[in-house]
Amino acid sequence: MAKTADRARDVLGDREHALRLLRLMVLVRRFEERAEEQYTRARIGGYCHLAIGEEAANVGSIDCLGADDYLFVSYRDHAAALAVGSSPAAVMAELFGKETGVARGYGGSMHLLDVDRHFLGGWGIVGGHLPIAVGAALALDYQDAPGAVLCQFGDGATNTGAFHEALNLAAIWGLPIVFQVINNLYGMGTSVDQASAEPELHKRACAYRMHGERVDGNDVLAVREAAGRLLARAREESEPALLETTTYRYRGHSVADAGKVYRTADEVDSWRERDPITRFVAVLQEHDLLDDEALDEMRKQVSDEVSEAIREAAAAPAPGPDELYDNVYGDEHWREQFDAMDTAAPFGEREETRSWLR
Ligand SMILES: Cc1ncc(C[n+]2csc(CCOP(=O)(O)OP(=O)(O)O)c2C)c(N)n1
Ligand SMILES: [Mg+2]
Repeated sequence: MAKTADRARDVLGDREHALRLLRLMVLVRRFEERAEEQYTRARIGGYCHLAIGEEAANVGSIDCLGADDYLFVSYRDHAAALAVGSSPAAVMAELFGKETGVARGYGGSMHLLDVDRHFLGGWGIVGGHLPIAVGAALALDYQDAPGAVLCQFGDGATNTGAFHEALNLAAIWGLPIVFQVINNLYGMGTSVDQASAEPELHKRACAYRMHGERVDGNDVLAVREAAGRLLARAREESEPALLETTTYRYRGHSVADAGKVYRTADEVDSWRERDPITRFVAVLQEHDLLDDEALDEMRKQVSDEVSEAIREAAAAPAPGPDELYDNVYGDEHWREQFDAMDTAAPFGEREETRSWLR
């Protein structure tokens, strides 16, 4: 317990670090609010899952990653990209499907990545990235390389077969990986209580004789302390762990869900009272690390940075049609296959696509 408090104080003893953490959470919040707005302006196509309310769970653990570590996350991935240091302009450009995006505009909102920063995605299949993250941990172990893997996923993912396979292999092989379940109480419209026979998700670790624990995912220092400790153990002792961080998404599952049918307004309000940013601001103020003026200035700077990101992303070019077949494996038959596809698109895209193919 004493050690826990010490580690939390580490950050509070380093003003620059503490403010960097806060700034990141404020950036994620602002970025997501503006992404939501840009979606309604039809600048973002496909899906878009926002992490408003979950900033501490995302940012607190990613803050513990070192240069040798690797990160895998689900499709609710904007915060992860920003937390590893991808530029907001490149992340926004990816959402817009632009050439300057982190994945050249091929991936969109759910498939962000930044290989240079060891951020290996952004994955759309629920639970699908867990075995891939285990593969990365196996590679580290096999090559006797330093570092560990952090794999974040939702509560819904803990009910997939891939979750059990991944934890089992990580445990029997003793791999350097921390599985972080971001328990936001819902998988789309289904609550954890309805979906999970053991709703205290960290307890599932015992089925693999793995260490499991739960922390308040809206307390960035608690998340950071637990993730830092478990990642250190993964690196030094090659011991995997399951960390459950409880949090809440204020918005619906995706921009297509208002999030009002399966939960009450009172429930949402009760979580707003535990808002991760408001709480961290209060801690910083208590420790005389931040005053109102500095907070306003930070908010303004972040807001301007995101506006600039939007401007840059909007002005960037989209990848050209000539790139349609880049990175497609196989022989020339795919041309015929694409040609034979009827996209059933209402605005004449089919004819347009055909003209590219000629
Ligand atoms: C294998 C699979 N099944 C179903 C879906 C559809 N789906 C997308 S998100 C989602 C809910 C997942 O919830 P959770 O893991 O709690 O993550 P959250 O969205 O809350 O972050 C579902 C069922 C999918 N993408 N992949
Ligand atoms: Mg969930």
